[in-house]
Amino acid sequence: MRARELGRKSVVVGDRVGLVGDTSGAAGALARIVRIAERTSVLRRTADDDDTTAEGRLERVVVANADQLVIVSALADPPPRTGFIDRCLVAAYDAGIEPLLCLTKADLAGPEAVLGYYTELELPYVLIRPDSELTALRALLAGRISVMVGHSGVGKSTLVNRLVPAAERAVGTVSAIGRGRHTSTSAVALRLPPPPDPQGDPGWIVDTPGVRSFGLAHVSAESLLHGFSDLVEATVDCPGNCPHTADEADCALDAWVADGRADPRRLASYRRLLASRSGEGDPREPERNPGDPLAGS
Ligand SMILES: Nc1nc2c(ncn2[C@@H]2O[C@H](COP(=O)(O)OP(=O)(O)OP(=O)(O)O)[C@@H](O)[C@H]2O)c(=O)[nH]1
Ligand SMILES: [Mg+2]
Repeated sequence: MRARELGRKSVVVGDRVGLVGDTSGAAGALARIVRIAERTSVLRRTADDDDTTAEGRLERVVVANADQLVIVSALADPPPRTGFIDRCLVAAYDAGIEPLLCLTKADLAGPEAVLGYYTELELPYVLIRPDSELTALRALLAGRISVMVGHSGVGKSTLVNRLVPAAERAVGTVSAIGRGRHTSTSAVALRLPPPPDPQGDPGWIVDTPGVRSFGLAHVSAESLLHGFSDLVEATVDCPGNCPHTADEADCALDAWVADGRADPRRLASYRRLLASRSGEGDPREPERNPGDPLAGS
């Protein structure tokens, strides 16, 4: 239990804490959390993008002390949404956490469209199918605290159960995003099994409930751009205080894309985020991008 003076929402998954009392872990043992260590990282999200609304100000800490953000996206059922992945990349940059793209359900569809969108980035990725070896993923997880985020039904808990057979995380059936029940209802950190080298630290994996959107109201406009490492270099040629919006005639991003130095869909995604932060439109509506079925968030 938590000491009352720490406050109601103070302890999150991933926190390192000081305990007093019976720390034996035996049945019925009672210990109290009296101190929370300084966090090395804090991954946050908001309910909405617009910090002028109550929803936008409702900030949630997803996890503390993580050093890797595993962005889990299914290749089908539910379909991948690069707008969502882009948001996660921004959140990872903002929190100082390394991203890893984890594409599940590779037995149902190929990864070409998603990977094609990210060719300019040096974004590490793994492909997961029900029968795939997990050796490459285990190597990327070893020695680190990794947190999985993704829409409901993409297979986070299925994967956690394969990585940590003792986990017994409930898995569900896929329902329409945003309308269905989320199978996992709370975040849980699990220690990974020991690697072949028993001296090595196996690391931790945090399974989280599926999210409908990854709001970024807490991220400054400048940090938003840093989530787009393929675009950031272009802005040295922008006029001072350039807002980088589509109606800014001198914004250097347009020429950068016109010269073929970045994918125009990435610039469109960045600008959708900018617009969404200022309260224009609902970024969760994939219908807003009829020309690009991948682009929803
Ligand atoms: N075909 C296929 N199905 C998969 C794969 N991974 C998971 N599934 C199925 O996808 C469904 C949802 O999986 P879950 O692991 O519950 O998804 P989740 O991401 O934990 O969902 P929430 O807890 O709601 O966020 C289950 O029916 C799984 O069997 C895969 O690689 N291929
Ligand atoms: Mg789950």
